[in-house]
This record gives sequence, C-alpha cells and structure tokens, in this order.
Amino acid sequence: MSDLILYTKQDGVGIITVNNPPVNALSPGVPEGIAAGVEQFVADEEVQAIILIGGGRTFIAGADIKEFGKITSGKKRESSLLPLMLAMEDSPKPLVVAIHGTAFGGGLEVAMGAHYRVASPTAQVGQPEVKLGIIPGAAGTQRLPRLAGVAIATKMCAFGEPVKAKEALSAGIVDQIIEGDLLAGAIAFALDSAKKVVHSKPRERNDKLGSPETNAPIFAEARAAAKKTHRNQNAPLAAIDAVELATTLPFEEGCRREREIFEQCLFDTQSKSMIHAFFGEREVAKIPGISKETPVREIKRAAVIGAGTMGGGIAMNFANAGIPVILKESSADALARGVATIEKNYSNSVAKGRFSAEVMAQRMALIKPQLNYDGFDQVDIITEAVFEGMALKKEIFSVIDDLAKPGCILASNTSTLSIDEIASNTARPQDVIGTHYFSPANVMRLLEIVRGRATGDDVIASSMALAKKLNKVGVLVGNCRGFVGNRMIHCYGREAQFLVEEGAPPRKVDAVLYNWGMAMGPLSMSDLAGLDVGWRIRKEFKHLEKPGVRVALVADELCEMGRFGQKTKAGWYKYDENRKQTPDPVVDEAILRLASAAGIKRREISDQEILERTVYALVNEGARILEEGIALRPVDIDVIYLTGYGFPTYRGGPMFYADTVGLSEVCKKVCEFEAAHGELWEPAPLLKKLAEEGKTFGQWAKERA
Ligand code: 3H9
Repeated sequence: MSDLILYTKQDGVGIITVNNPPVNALSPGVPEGIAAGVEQFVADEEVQAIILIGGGRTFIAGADIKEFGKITSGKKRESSLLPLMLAMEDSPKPLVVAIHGTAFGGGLEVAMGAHYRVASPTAQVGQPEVKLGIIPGAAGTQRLPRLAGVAIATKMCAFGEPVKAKEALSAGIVDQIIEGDLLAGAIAFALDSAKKVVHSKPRERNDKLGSPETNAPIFAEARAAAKKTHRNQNAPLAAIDAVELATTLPFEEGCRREREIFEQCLFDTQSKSMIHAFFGEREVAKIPGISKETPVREIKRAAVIGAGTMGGGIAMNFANAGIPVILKESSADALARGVATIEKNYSNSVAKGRFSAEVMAQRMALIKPQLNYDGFDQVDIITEAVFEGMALKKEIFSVIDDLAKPGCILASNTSTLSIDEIASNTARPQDVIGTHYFSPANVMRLLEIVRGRATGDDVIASSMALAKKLNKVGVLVGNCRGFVGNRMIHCYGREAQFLVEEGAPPRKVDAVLYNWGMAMGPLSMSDLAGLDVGWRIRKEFKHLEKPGVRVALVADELCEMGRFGQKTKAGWYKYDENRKQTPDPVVDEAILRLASAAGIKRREISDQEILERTVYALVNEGARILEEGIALRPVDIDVIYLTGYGFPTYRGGPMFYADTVGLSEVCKKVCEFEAAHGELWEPAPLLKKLAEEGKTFGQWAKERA
C-alpha cells in the first residue's frame, strides 16, 4: 500500500483518502491505490460502506497533466482509469465520493464512477479538459450526460467551465451538499445508503439521455457557439461529438470511441501547445535566484498617479482586490473624466450580471480621487501611470521619493522607458520597479514586472505576489526599450506596416492574422490601443534611428492627420458610433502616396508571406531577447504573448510555435527575408545556432536550467 492513498475505518465505513498534494492529481499509483482500497473494503466484513475523499485542500483535480507528455513521446501508455470506475460501480457496498475543492477532469470522472456523491458547499466540479486541448478520456462524456442530462453535459464538456456545488446538486451530479464537516456528513450519508438494497450505477442510468429530436438542437447550438467562442480549436467540437456518441451508442462502445477521440486530441499540436501554456503560467512565477523565503512587503494601501485609461484601470485592479487606492490627477477635468470612466466600466459589469450594484459601491468607495499628494506618505505602493515621457516620469519620481514612507514600492507603468533612468531620480533605486499593465488594465491578465539594475529581490517578490493578488499573471522581465512584449510587438507591427506599403491591403493583413488565431489583426490592435501611443514613443526615440534603415511610414502619417484609432473614430480604418470598422479610402490614398514617394515597389502579397513576416519577426526578436537575458526563459515570452497580446493559446506562444514549425525552417525564412528586405531581418544568433544544431527553444531552456 503506497503513501499516496490512506486507508482508515470509522463507524463501519471504509475511508479511502487520496494523499497526493498539492491537488491530488491521478499520478501513477493513485488509481491503483484507490482500486486496492475498494477491493480491501469490499472484502472487509466490518465495512458497510466506502468513502473516497481527498486529503488536503481538494478532491482529485484531474489526471496528472505531466504524464501526458510521456504518452505523446511514446514513453508510457496511459493505464486506463476505466477499469477502476467499473470496479467502483460494481462494488456491492455503497461507494460515496466526498468532494471539496475541485473535482476536475479525471477527478470528476472518478467521482462519477461511484454510486453517490456528496460535496461541501464551496466545492466545484468540471470537465476542463478542452482548456488543455483534449476531451475527457475516462468516460466523462459518457457518464456526465447520464447524470446531468445532455444539455448540461454538452456545455460542461465543450466549454470546460466548472459548476458550483449548488448547481451540481440541481443538475444531479451530486446527491447532497454537506454543511460543516465533510467527512462526518459523508459517513452519515454512507451509513444511510447502506440501508438500501440497490445502489444504482451511473453507467446504467439512461433516462436522461434524451431523444434525437430533443438532442439535435442542443448539439447544433453548442457546435455553433464553439466555432464562435473557441475559434479554430478542435477539442470543443470533439467533446461535443463524444457526448453525442453517449446518446447513440451503448456505454462500453461510447467509452471506446471517447478514448479514441481523446488520443487524437492528445497527440495534436493544439493540445501540446495548451499544456505548455498551462504549465507556463505557473512556471513564470518561479524566478531563479529568488527563493520562496524572500520576504514579501505587505500591500495594504496603494496610490496611482494619472487617472487616464491606464491609471483608472490600475486603480480598479486595486479596488477589485479590496485594497484602498488613492487616484491622483493634476487637473479637475481629467480626474472627473477618469472617475466617470471607472464608474461606466463598473456599471457595465453590473449590467452584465458580473457582480451586484452593492459590490460596485464597495469598490468605488475604495477609490479616493484627489488632485494632491495627501496620504501618499501612508501607502505601500505608488504606481505612476502618466503618459510615456521620460522628463515627466523623472519629475514625478523625484516628488514621490520625497513623500513616500520607507519601504514603499515605487512602480512605473512605463511600457518602454528605462526603469533605471527613472530610478536614477530617486534616492532609493532598490524600491523602484516597472509594473507594465496592458490595456484595458482592469481586464488583461498580463503584468510585465520590470526589474531595474538596483531593484531589490524583496521588491520583485512583492510585485509578483501583488500580481497574483490582483488576479494577474506576473512575468519578470529585464530593462530595455519596450521590455519583452512591446519590443517584440514593435517588430510585428513594423512588418504589418511594411506589408501594407508593399501592397497588402490593411484588411488583408488583419484578416490573415485573425484567421490564424490572433484575437485581432495588428492594425486593428493599434487602432484599439491608440496610434498616438506608438507615435509618442517613436518621437521619444527618434534620435536612435539608424540612417538608411527602413522605417514604417503610414502610422505616423495617420497620427499627423489626427487619426489616433478608435478613440478618434479613425485610424487604419474608420469607425462608427458602435465601433464598427470599415476601410477608409483616405488611408488607401495615404498608403499609395507614401509608398510611391519612398519608391516602394507594390506587388501581390500572399497570405503565407503575411503570416511569416509578422510572426517570425516576433520569433527573431524573441530569440535576441533570450540571448540578452531580458526574458528569463522562452516560456516567459510565450506567457506574455498569450496573456497580453491575444496570441492563440492553441499555438502555445511565439517561441513554442516556432519550435513546432521547426527552427531550421523558421531560420531559413528569416534568412530569405534578410536577403529581400535587409538588415532588420538579420537572424538572431541564438535562432541560427539552434537551427544549425537541430534544437528547439524548449530544449535550449532545459539545458540551461
Ligand atoms: C484530465 O483529467 C483528463 C481526464 O479526462 C483523464 C484522461 C485519461 N496535473 O494551479 P495551481 C500543479 S486532464 C499535474 O497553482 P491553484 C500545478 O502545476 C486534467 N499538476 O493551484 C502547480 O504546480 P507547481 C483536468 C497539476 O490552487 C500546483 O499543482 N484537470 C495539476 O491556483 C498547484 O496548482 C485540470 O485541468 C494536474 N492536473 O489551482 C485541472 N493541476 O506548484 C488543472 C495542478 O509546481 N488544474 N497542478 O507550480 C487547475 O485548474 C488548478 O491547478 C486548480 C488549483 C484549480 C486545481
């Protein structure tokens, strides 16, 4: 008997406790240990009923995702969980699963192999496999419709969202909610069940499987929704297919087909990419050289300088996390505008039912708008969020250096400027850090945390902890122009513009990248972010431009024309009052005029060239960033792009995507572009080296770890 599973007895009930922290995943030994427990307690005459429960913070949160890589690399065959569940269902003694925390994926599947399920009020159950690019592979698509009905099962398997205990109860997934002590309640439930003669097996319950007539619209609607909300993704459609099979095939045959579909998905690049993204989000929190023991400064109060789009959004983040925040502006008008925007954003959320008007009132009460620096000596973090201009930022940092209490973190929301130069205007550079939020700051999950030369380890650890508290994914990056995300996006946007100048209509450039999976095309994205932001930055860095090197022409011209994007209803496109986008002949005329004046030869440009010029520009710059140590690992770049730039999860991020294409192929193209377009395409030495060695960025990172 392994330590992974504990076996105890209480009041005539055999208790099987899964003991595989942190989340009781079904790692090797766990299913076997549960099976051994069932066998042991079935044979034990003292035992009338059996309970399966999770030790620690949760029930089983699913299969061990790390094991999937072993299957796809041929190192391991997945030992099927199906025999375990059959043995559980076939137990002559009632088997009760007691759920707390999360019964996800294989965890819910195991739970559905029992006769009964009880849950604590805060428990959640779900089949989130599609978020990893796979479908339930241990009869989830076959048992769930039998317990919850076809509509609920289809929704849960296709979209992966969990349901709370109460909902699970009304759906028939759990049989009772236990208030108070879960084990005590489960024992009482189990002893009660032992009085019954028959314990129905979920696999034999066919009364909720519906008819072809009632099911057809459910599947049709789910398929239509999946195509819309999970664009280009295979798993949601595959999951719907598998649930549909439950309604047409006998249980055993349905399970066999489900397993085939599961494996098809598992071996697909989409799943490998999504699993990379899952672990990536957790890996970025681990910073070499900064241990878990590093002291973290507590953030109880905050202040934000600047109530514009970014400052307002940042203040909302603090308020959402229950942290009181001062919001300072320099003019009464700007402050009023900022507060009105915050109110509007919160009201929209209330209207959409995300939270109540009461919650909105609580959050608004935490935001203190003001025109002066009163109270700045009391706060634990000050975040400067004024527009991108070094002189202004330095001036502000000098003021807050005088005001802030010792130990206060001084953060800049700069998106491109040197954090070292900003810190140089203070007497405490160890307390200065960049916290680069992404617009809209209250929505986007990414927080780039920029480490300056002197930034203290505890300030880094505290900022990473703050990111978590604000429900963001914090990624630590080094200090350089644009850091990681914007430095790379500059190359991507540059190529998008060059393509337009060379003959690809803006719509086509956007459509190619959107259809490939980006949340929006590069030009639409600039319109949303505001073309003036980049314009201002380019002006700031104009002196660094190298003579003779091609620069993009159109975006600056659009700004000169007052076309700053959506906010002025005109940018690369024109926009109506509902933000509907249409092409604008004025833009086409400007493109032709500028291209002709610069002597750029116009030509037909293929979709493939659009894709490769833009995406490989990201990869090539990403490789440089890695060599320079600005990003810690390739996965940090991937997570930045997945959480901040709308890169499709099922492609894993730019560096992972390049690995899936093959670095020699990527490098070959980069060299071709260099031959055609010049030095901006010089291959990064790291890309060249790995391509020659036949390696991936992933392998390179592993070798260095
Ligand atoms: C599946 O079940 C397929 C089936 O149909 C069967 C087919 C045969 N495996 O997220 P956290 C690690 S597919 C391995 O920070 P939280 C995680 O990497 C699976 N490791 O905690 C982290 O490690 P580290 C379906 C896992 O409290 C640590 O645990 N299930 C797994 O914020 C803590 O995780 C899912 O997709 C796993 N399954 O959130 C659930 N889960 O400390 C995936 C976690 O080294 N998991 N780890 O960085 C989750 O959604 C969240 O982890 C959970 C806890 C909500 C459970």
